[in-house]
Amino acid sequence: MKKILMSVILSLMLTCGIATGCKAEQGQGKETYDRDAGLDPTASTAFFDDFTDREYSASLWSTGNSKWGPDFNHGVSPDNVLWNDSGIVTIKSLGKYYPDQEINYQGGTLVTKDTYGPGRYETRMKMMPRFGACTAFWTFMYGTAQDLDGNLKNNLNQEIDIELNVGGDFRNVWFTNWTTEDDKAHVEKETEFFNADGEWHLYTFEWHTNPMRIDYYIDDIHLATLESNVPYVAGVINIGNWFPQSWAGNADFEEDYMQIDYVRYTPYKGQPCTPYGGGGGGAEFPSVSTPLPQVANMIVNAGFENSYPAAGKTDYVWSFYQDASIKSGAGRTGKGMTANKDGIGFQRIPDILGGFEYRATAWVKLADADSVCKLQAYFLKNSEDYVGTPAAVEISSATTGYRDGEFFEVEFTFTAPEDARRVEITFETTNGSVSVDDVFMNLAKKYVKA
Ligand SMILES: [Ca+2]
Repeated sequence: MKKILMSVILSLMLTCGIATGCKAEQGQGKETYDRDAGLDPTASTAFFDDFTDREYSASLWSTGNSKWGPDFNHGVSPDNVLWNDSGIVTIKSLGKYYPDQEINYQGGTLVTKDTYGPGRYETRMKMMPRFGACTAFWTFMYGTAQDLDGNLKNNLNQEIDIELNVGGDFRNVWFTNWTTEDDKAHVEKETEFFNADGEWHLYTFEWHTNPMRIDYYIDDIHLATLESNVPYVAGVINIGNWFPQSWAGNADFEEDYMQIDYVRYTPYKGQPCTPYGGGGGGAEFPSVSTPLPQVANMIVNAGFENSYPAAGKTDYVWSFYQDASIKSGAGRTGKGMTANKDGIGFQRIPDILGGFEYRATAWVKLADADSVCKLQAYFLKNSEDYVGTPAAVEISSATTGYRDGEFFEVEFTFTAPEDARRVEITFETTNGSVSVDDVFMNLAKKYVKA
C-alpha cells in the first residue's frame, strides 16, 4: 500500500515537473493551491446531471446534429445518442466499416442548451475505445463578443478541449484552449493507464479568468496547466465523439461506444467572463430509455456477409493465404470462410491494449473428424513488427462441443504482451477442411456480468 502510494506521489511530482505553471502544486511547503477555493455550488448555473431524470437532462442538453471537419465524415447525429434510465448516456461511433456506408464515419454529441463560464467542468465517462474518432469533452463559442476590457472582438473561436484517441496510443491525451481559430495553447500528456481500458474515468478542467489559467485533470491527477489563450466568453458544453481528418487514427472498425455516467459544472466566484447567447440547435435529448448496448465486436465483417468496395482494396477486410476464401452458403448463416489444408484466413485488429486479456469466439465447422483448425493470435507493436509469442488453440474432434460436420462455438482467451498494439486473429486449416463464421472479440473483462 505504501509502495503504491509512493509511486503515485512520485509520478505526480514527475508530471508536475514537466507541466507548465504547476509550481503551486509542487509546493516545497511554500505555496499551497486549493482547488476548491472560490467554487460556488449553490449558484443558479451550477448543475450535476447523472442522467437518471430524463426531464432534467432534457432541460440541460440537446443532441448534436451537425458536421464539421473532413468531407468524408458524416458528422454527429442525434440517432447515435442513446439514454438508459439507469443513468447512462451511450454515444455510438460508426466507423469506416459500418455496414451502411451512407452513415459511416459518424458520431454523436450532447450539447448544452445554455452557455457556461469559468468553473470546474467534470465528466465521468468511458471513452470510445477505437482509433479513428476523437472522444472529447469541450466548451465552444464562435462569433463576436467583448473581451474583459470591453473591446469588441470578431471571429472568436473559444474552446477548452480534452481530446482522446490521439497520438496513436490510448494513454495520450490532448489539452487545448483556444481564443480564435488561430490562437491556442496546447499540450499532449500521458496517463499511466489506457483511457480505453473500459473503466470509468473522471475528466476535469478548471477554467479561471482571474488570473487566466486552466488546469486539466484525469482521475483527479493534475496533468497540465495552461495560462495563455484562455477563453473569456461563455460557451456551450459538448461531450461526444466525431471523426477528424487523421489525427485520431484510422477508423478500422464497424461500431463502438462511449458512455457518460455524469456531467457536473460548478462555477467560481469572482471569475469574470462575457455572457454569450444560448446554445440552441440540435435535437431533443432522447425521449425514451433504450437498453444498454451489447459489448461491441472488434472484428469487422464478423459474419463474412459484407463487402466494402468503396473502402479500399480489401473488400472483405479479411485476408487469405493459400486455399481459403469467403463462400456463399459456407457459413452458419449465409456466407462463411472455408479453408482447405494449409489455407489461412485472418484479420488484423489495429487497436488493442497491451497487457490486457481478450476473449474471442467463433463458430467453426470441421468437415470431418480428421479436420483440424489452428486458431491463433499474432501480436504486433506497430503496423510491421511482431512481438511476443502467438497464442494458439487447436480445434479438432477432441475439442469440447465438437459436432461432426456441424458448426459449434469455440472460445479463445489470450493476453496481449505489454508492448502489443495490434493483433491478428488467424484461422489456419492444418488438416482437412474447415469453415468459420460469426467471429467475435473484445476485452475479456467486458464479459464479466455484474
Ligand atoms: Ca455468415
